[in-house]
Amino acid sequence: MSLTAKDVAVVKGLWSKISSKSDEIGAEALGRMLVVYPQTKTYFSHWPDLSPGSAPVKKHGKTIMGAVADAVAKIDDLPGAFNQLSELHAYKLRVDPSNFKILAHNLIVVVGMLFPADFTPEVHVSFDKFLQNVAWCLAERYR
Ligand code: HEG
Repeated sequence: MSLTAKDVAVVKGLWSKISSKSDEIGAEALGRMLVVYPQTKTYFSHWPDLSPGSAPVKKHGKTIMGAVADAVAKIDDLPGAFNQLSELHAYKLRVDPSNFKILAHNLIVVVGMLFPADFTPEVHVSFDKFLQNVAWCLAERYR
């Protein structure tokens, strides 16, 4: 489902409010994903500690959100923004693309928790569409 001009404006507006807490959002979402969807842990078995708040979870949460920030900046060309990351996840990391939706779900939960006043249903729907587009673009090179 492609993003409308309104979705783009809503996502950019949300991002301007939440980006200063981006590292925390990423770490919290990744930590939750690994607990609530333990099948996702297999990809990170080389880390010394996969528990919420651990150093690798914090570091990788920040890395993921760096890519999300890039996606917001390049929201008009998401396939281009994720071309290389898609290649990496498909051929090197071999991440099953169903996991992108799982992480997107956790990001939504965490943004809703940390920004309850800003996360209206209207914002929720546009942020969800944005993350589903990110997930779709990340899976593009699997085809
Ligand atoms: Mg992925 C590495 C972004 C979902 C598993 N992920 C990375 C990197 C980025 C990134 C920027 C670093 C790439 C590099 O080193 O060049 N990941 C990213 C995004 C999303 C996502 C934006 C979804 C929104 N990743 C994702 C999911 C899994 C996964 C759902 C598995 C369940 N990513 C994964 C692994 C690595 C990366 C195993 C390597 C991490 C490491 O070795 O420390």
